[in-house]
Amino acid sequence: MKDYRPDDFDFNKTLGEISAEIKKPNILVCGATGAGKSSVVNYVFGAAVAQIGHGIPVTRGITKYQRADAGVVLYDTEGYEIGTEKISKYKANVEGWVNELSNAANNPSKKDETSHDLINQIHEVWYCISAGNKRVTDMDIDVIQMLKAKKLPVAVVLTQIDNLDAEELEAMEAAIRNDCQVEFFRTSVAADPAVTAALQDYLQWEDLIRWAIDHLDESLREGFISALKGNLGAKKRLINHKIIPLYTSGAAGVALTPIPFSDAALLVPIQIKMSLHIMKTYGLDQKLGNLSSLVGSVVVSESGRLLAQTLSANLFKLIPGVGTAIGTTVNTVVASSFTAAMGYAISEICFRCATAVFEEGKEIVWTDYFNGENIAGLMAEWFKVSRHG
Ligand SMILES: Nc1nc2c(ncn2[C@@H]2O[C@H](COP(=O)(O)OP(=O)(O)O)[C@@H](O)[C@H]2O)c(=O)[nH]1
Ligand SMILES: [Mg+2]
Repeated sequence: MKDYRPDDFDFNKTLGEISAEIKKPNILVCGATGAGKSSVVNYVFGAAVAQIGHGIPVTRGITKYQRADAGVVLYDTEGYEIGTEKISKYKANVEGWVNELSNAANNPSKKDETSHDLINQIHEVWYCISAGNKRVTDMDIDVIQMLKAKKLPVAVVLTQIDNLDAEELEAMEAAIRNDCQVEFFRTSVAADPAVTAALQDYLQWEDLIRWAIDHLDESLREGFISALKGNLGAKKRLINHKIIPLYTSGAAGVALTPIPFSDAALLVPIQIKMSLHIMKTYGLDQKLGNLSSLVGSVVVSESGRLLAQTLSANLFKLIPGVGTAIGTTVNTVVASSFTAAMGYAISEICFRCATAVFEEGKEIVWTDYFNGENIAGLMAEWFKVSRHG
């Protein structure tokens, strides 16, 4: 195997490329001042996405939150205080902004550099109504109907349900059902863990997120899922079904012209990029600056050995196309299954790290997870499963 050194690879540039290729959904977050919009956004995406001070006012009362390394763009409406003159301006502001975006999207003359962001539509609306208010206002109903008339997917996020008892909650839900006629999801970000535990059966964060994913175009889902805080299961599914296959076909492409095993280093850049993409999806790239080079050097140093080991252990045997075919086919299948197995291994390892770091709050020794032995074991597991499946 030819020499391939981690220094040959620009990890930051590659992470930048991965980010740039992800299409970002635009989510409009509406609701009265104090409804809990910022709290919902912070809970779902983590405080980093919509950090105070990072927003850019795009029009009066609407602030855009966008970060190069985050897969969503949020438009946070300032809201209105009940009983102020702002109330009449709110609907006009929101409608004006939605129209401006869709006009720009439909008007090719505006598709220049500066309006590049405008060519995107609002893709869905999260309309926050605080359960604490104990009622749905006419303004809420008006704005929701206006947005629905524009064919936008709208969900009501019923926030702060810790402020209600069961009876009040039921009345509030009936009001939303009757007056808004959109799906709604109960949430709370109460700081007290005892309150959260008591609300467990009522909280619908997962349903909200499922709704949000389902109502996005397929091409926008990766950005959304990768921007989520936690949700490691959804991230793993995305990686297994969408991200790894991108790289296995890339690897197959490299091997279309049969490559001798001594040239298997040609696959290394693909596998490093895949590994970075997986890490980024789990949010691990944020956690440890040099994790990139850790993964890179493990992949680089282990790739040749793993391929040789995989071949000598006859792990490819019984995978259709390898045993009988010769020449090009063998190399294509070997390259793509080797890459798929490596993707699976890296994804599992990242999943375990992310669980330990983000969900269990542990300090971990990264090399306990990222090492050749773990990768080899998980790859063997992948071959075993794909042989039977
Ligand atoms: N008890 C309780 N308070 C909340 C909850 N969500 C937000 N709050 C509080 O309500 C206030 C307004 O929340 P914020 O997210 O800033 O609302 P925004 O104006 O719509 O962005 C803040 O003081 C929050 O701490 C919740 O689920 N439960
Ligand atoms: Mg706010």
